[in-house]
Formats: sequence, C-alpha cells, structure tokens
Amino acid sequence: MAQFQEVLKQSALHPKPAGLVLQYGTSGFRTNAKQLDHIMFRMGLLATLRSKKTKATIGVMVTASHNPEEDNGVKLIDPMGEMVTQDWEEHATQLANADQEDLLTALKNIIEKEAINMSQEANVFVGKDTRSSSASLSQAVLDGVSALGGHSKGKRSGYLKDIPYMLCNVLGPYYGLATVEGYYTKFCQAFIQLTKNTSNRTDDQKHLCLDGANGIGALKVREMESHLKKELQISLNNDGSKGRLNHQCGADYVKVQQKPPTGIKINPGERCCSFDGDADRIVYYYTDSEGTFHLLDGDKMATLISTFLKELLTQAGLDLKIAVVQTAYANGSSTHYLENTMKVLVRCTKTGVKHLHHVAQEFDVGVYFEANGHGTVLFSKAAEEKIQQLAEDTNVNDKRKKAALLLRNTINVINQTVGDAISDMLLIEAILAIKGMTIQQWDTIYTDLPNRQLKVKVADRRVIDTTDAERRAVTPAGLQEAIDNLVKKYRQARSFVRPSGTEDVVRVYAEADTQESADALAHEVSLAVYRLAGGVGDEPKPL
Ligand code: G16
Repeated sequence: MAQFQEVLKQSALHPKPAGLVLQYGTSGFRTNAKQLDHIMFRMGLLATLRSKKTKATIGVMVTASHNPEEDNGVKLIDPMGEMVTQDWEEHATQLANADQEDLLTALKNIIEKEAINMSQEANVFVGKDTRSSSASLSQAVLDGVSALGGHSKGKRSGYLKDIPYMLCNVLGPYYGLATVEGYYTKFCQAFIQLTKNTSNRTDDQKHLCLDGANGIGALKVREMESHLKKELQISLNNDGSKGRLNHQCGADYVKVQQKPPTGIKINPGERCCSFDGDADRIVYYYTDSEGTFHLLDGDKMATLISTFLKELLTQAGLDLKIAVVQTAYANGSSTHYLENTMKVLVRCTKTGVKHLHHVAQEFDVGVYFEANGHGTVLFSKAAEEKIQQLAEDTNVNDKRKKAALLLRNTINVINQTVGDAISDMLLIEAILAIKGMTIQQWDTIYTDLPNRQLKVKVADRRVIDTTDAERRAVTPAGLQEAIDNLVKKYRQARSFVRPSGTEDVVRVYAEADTQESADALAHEVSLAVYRLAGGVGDEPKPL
C-alpha cells in the first residue's frame, strides 16, 4: 500500500533511539524533549488511525504541562475532549516502543485488531504549548498524520499555530463552535449571565490577581479579557513576556511549595490564582495581614462547587445524585467535611484526571478535582434535561425556578471535558460573586490538615506497585509495613507513596496534625523509599 511506503519513508526522518522504552503514563508520554521526536511522529500515525476508527476528529496535544521547560510530552484526545481509552493507551505504548524495522508490523497489528477501514477519511487537530521544543515536535505529529493520509485541521497548510489545549476541549458537537473565538464567547457570556444579578460588587471584588505560569493560558486570557466586559478584572502576572515556563510559578509550584509565585506582589487579602503551563490546573491563594500564605487547592474548589450545586438542587427540588471524586492526595479534612458535614458521597480513584472523569460519569452530578487543581463537573444528560425543563416550566414557584435558572447558567460556564483552568476560574469567580463570599470566608469552610509532598529519585520507579487507589504499596517487600509503622508515630497521620506517571520520581505524600509532624513523616517515608526501593543520589535530608 502506498500509505505504508510513505510511513516507512517518513519514519526514517523520525528514527527511534535504540533501546529507548517509554510508557503512556498519567497524561501521555512525557520526558526530556530530545527523546520525543519519534514518539510524536508515531502518535500522529496513531491519532490518524483513531480518527478513522471513530469517524471523528481526534486531538493531539503537545505539552508537558507542569514539567520543566526542557521536558515535553504528548497526549491523545478523543472526540468529546476525553483522554483516549485504555486499549488505545496500550496501542500507543506498543507503537512507541517498536524498533524502527518493526514499526510497520506494529501499525498493521493495530489496524487488524481494531478492524480499521483504511479508506475512511481522518481528521486530526494538533495543539501545542509554549515550550521552545513544541514547534518541531508538533511538526513531527503532522508528518505522522500526513504519512497515513490524514488531514490536520487548521491554518497554514494544516498547522494549528498557537492553538492551546482548550481548543481540543471544544472538539465535537457538544460545544458547537470549535474555534478559540467560540470558546471565549461561550464561557464569557455564561459568566456574565451568572453574575448579572450581583450588581453591587465593587471593583475590588471583581479584581483577580492571576499567575499565568508563562504558559499558553496567559496568552489566551489576554485575548479573552475583552469578552468579560470588566465583570472580572484580571491583573495578569507571568504572562510569558520574560519569565520561564513554570519556573518558580504556576499551579504545581504554588501547591507543592505552599508559597506564592516568586516575584509577584500580593496585597493582604487579595484573591489570587495560578494556572499551570498548559492551563488545565488552577489553585487559589491569598496572604493574610500577618503575611501568612493560605492555599485553596482542588479540594477547596470541589467543596465550594459541590456545596453551591447541592444548595441549588435542594432549592430547585430536584432529586439528583451528586458525588465528589478525589484521589489519595485529597486532604483528610476535605474528605471528612464532605462526608460528615455536607453528607455528600465521596469516591477515591487513582491519580490522573482520566480516572476521576470516568467515576464522575456514574452520577447525575459528578464533581471531580485532584488536590493539585485539575478537575471539573460533569452533568448526566438526564440531569441536564431535568434542569432545562424546570428552568422553562411556567408553573413552578419563583424560588425553584430561580435555582433552576442558576443551575442552567452554571452548566454553561463549565467545560465538561478533562479540566480547563479558565473555565474553572470563571466558575469559582461566579460562585464567590453569587454567594457574596470573600476568599477568606471560602477558606474557613474547613481547615486543611498540614501536609507535605516530596519526590524521591530511584533507579527504576516501576519497582513500586500500589493498590487501593494508590493508598497502599504492594511492592517492594517491606515498604508498606515501614510506612504503617511510621504513620503510627504521629497524630491524625496518613502517608502513601506512588511512582509518578509524568516525572521520573517516586512521589511521597504525608499529612498530620502539625506541619512539623507532616514534614517529619514525609522525610521518614522518603528515607524508607530510598532504602527499600533503590534510591539514587544523596539520601533525602530532613526539611
Ligand atoms: C497530569 C495529570 C494529572 C496528574 C498529574 C501528576 O497533570 O493530568 O491528573 O495529577 O499529571 O501526575 P503524576 O503524579 O503521575 O506525575 P498535568 O497538569 O501535568 O498534565
């Protein structure tokens, strides 16, 4: 077949380094950008096959999100903005690791297994973040797409320059206009609609200090600002004009370091938030009059959003099942508050929004957030229809109708794909405005248990296997017993370890009744990992 000849010819220009083995991880392939050219080409091939199979447009996003600038990565996105299915993740790993001479065989295996009609047309959307390596790597994706005769959507001979992740999120019929302009219009109009009866807000209340992590989100917020008609007044920091991507800024830095981005002047009490490099995560924070930093992470967002939605559902008299989905990183206080005070069903999954997303789909209203600020809200079709019917019903009383209208507008401000910092920001801003709530009042809903996250370098992080939504380590032998014994030394303590799916490290999480205890526990568990799981480099030092 001529297509296969073209694949052979083109793949020679994107050769695989001998012996390199990479896994499709938490969020696709991620490693140093220098090792990714062949992966990008092959993901262009795979996306074309996926498009032929689904008869729909597939997204390929070139990004390493929160990782440092020198890394890059790629993930495939299904037509409705979801991550590709587990089977296709396996195809991706097989195709990525096939030796150069076996590439065609690996490709044909997938075609056969999935019974793909090769004469079916294929369309692929390619997006990229602002990393310097993203231009050539996304070109490699496009080479893969064209080698198999697929079409890549966009301008300039099929190249989508500057199109961010959010565009992949507006793929498919759900949102209508799959353009950046369509995105701004939809979400900003919904925000304005939601906040229109909160006319007493002062300029101070409409003001938000945003750290764009020097990433794509900063560029897009700049473009979007005029659509907000001053109902949200954003002062944008780390807009990419000088600083480095994610360097001492961004959602991951703020969450893990538990401090504000370097170099931003924050006034006491000022409401601030940070995006990550590809704008799919967001965390909020402020400093108080004594200069103490307060973080409002994904758990706090999930709590605010689910409280708001639950109240509206009750006022609307709608009997819809609402649940919150978290991971092991969720602060123990948040889970306790949700289950015991709010009486909301809470489920725990493995790390990775793709896992949370699938569990959230089981409910009428599924609020899911990772503590790192990655998440959204899903409404079942039936729930949306009930809300819509009530909002249009002329026979219901004012209170029920008002709640239904608010619910309907809330749905419109939410991007129900796998997490979008801009839409999450508009949702949180709208809820705070409607409730007339300051960030400090939001923060007092519950008090986080002090916690610490650390990273440990080991020779091969795959020696750690986990179970129970990553809360317990099955291997190496003795590690879980060591963690259990360490946890017993502290009050209100909990700790777990897991191999990262985006960085070459083992992650350690600990929480306890005081920051000193959380820090000490995290350090002791890190030592256990270092000793029992093949640590490399210097032994972890106390904090
Ligand atoms: C990605 C995933 C998140 C996950 C994070 C860290 O985020 O989308 O769901 O929490 O990686 O994963 P890990 O602990 O396995 O390294 P992002 O923002 O980097 O795409």
